[in-house]
Amino acid sequence: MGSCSKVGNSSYDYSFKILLIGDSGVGKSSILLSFISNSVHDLSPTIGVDFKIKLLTVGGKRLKLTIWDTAGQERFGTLISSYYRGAHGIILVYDVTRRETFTNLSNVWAKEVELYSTNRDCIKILVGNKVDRECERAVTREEGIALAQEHKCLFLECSAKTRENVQQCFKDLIYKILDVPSLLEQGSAVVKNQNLKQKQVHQASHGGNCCS
Ligand SMILES: Nc1nc2c(ncn2[C@@H]2O[C@H](COP(=O)(O)OP(=O)(O)OP(=O)(O)O)[C@@H](O)[C@H]2O)c(=O)[nH]1
Ligand SMILES: [Mg+2]
Repeated sequence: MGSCSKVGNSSYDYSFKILLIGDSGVGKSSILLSFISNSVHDLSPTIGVDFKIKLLTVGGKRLKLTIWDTAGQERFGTLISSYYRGAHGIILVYDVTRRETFTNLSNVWAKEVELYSTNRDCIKILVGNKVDRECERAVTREEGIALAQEHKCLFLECSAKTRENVQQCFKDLIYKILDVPSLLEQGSAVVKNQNLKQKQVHQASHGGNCCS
């Protein structure tokens, strides 16, 4: 996986917005940290909204991922729609040792996705975290698969602690996003640049105060 920056110069081919959602304590921030920095340690509950950027190359395409992580504990009123707006991928996380985090995905989180997600083709992945605590498991793998089918999501079980399947979860999501033409178009740096150039031409031709 390569990396590069200089965002304004479009040194990436596609930019994707990815969200992590699910109840408090399921391990959203731990999954993100494990993916971004290869390190794992105990985290405090997230306050408000946080995001991390990851640049990587997949199949010769340079990708910029902006991964949003929010507190499962609090709802954030008017900010909620901007959190979901334009998301290309959504990771719905539950804790395999706490059944209510699984049922809340249908009762609360999937409904929120329906309401606020603006991309019809947005890719979703259902992720059962904390499989390292197998003896405390309260949700079977089969139940996970069934819920994923019901909500048309991809499915994986992982552990942010052992890092098992964490990379895979993002990989599966990204490959699926790269498969959908409408998402590609929205995430394309070329399209974004064209829009920007059009705007600049428009401003210049309308006597903006720019010279040369
Ligand atoms: N055993 C085990 N513990 C984990 C795993 N992932 C996270 N944890 C622990 O679970 C607790 C909650 O993890 P967080 O990543 O803060 O959970 P969160 O979903 O971000 O929680 P909020 O920010 O409150 O919404 C922490 O003590 C983590 O160390 C895992 O895969 N296995
Ligand atoms: Mg968190």
